[in-house]
Amino acid sequence: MSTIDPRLSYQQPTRTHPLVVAMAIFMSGLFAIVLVLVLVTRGDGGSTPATPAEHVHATAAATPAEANPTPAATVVEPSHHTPAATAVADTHTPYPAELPPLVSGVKQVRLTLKDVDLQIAPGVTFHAWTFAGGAPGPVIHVRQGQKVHVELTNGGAIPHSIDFHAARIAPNLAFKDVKPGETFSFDFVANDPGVFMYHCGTPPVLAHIASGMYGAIVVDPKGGLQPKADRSYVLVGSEWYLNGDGKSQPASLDMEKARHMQPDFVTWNGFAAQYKTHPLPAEVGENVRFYVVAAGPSFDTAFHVVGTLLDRAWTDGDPHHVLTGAQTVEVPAGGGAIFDTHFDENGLYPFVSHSFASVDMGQVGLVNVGNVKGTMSH
Ligand SMILES: [Cu+2]
Repeated sequence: MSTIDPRLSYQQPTRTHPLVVAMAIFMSGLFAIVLVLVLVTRGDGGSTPATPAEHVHATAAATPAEANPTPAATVVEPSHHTPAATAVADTHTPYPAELPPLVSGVKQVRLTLKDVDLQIAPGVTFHAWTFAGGAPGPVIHVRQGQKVHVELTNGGAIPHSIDFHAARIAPNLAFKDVKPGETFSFDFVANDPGVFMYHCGTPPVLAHIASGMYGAIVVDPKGGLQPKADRSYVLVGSEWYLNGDGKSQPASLDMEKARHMQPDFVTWNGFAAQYKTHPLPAEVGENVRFYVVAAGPSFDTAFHVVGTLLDRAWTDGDPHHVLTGAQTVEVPAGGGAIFDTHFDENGLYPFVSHSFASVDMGQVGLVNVGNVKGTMSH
């Protein structure tokens, strides 16, 4: 009358033993497979030769040093991380991050606005509006008190303008719309030292900045910013909002994503993770200076260099107001800051926005101290 299946009864171990062993072997194998999958996905085993571009997004959130224990199953692998896309990343010419030299006399800034299809990530093209054929626009470097002559020629399809945060000038006169085919010029004197954003100010400004119309102007204080820097790099943070994947045809701005601050890419100088594949060089003990602008249109940049501290941080204009020994300094959208750091030993040092969603979307680069081999993810 018993309803217990005799095959499962404790009195018959010799009959059930092979099943238990088989189950144990199966479960052990399953566990091993899951373990391997987790390690590979986390990328901290060091044995997976993932390419740099692949590493950026796949492992950024799960790197041990900045532990964010994202379960392997929830890591989203962006679809553009194909081998072909990686090859594009390797051959892409990075935006020059080095601060250009000063020139004497009036600084001539002649910009011809153009609509162009830009590479913004490996294998991803965006139909951009640009100040001079690229995004960011050219870095402008002047000395405090120097006159800047701005000449805009609108080679695009719709009206544009240029707004300099370094200028004290009537915006209705200087920052006015320039129609397609027209040229407009104005002068200002850069009396306030610092690093400042410039951008198109034509409504909706969100659309114009998000389409590529932004850049940086560095104004050295009289006598130069002390102490002297051994190397100076300019980094402009910004987001891209795409209405498609940008692979078979160029994507354009997705205004809804822009309004909701849901970008596809966040970059340094317009291209996702370009200084990860092409690191910025430095040497041990040098005073390395970063001029950082958060162009947005909407994201702040929480500037941080992994493996060192910021020896000095100047936010915006006042060269006498300096923060020392900082770990992370917020650069607000539309703001700028200057950072000095140094490195105590050779190696690869990531520079990021420590708002790590931005890293996952491409706002990460490397300083290669001492010309070491290899790469690293973050
Ligand atoms: Cu514009």
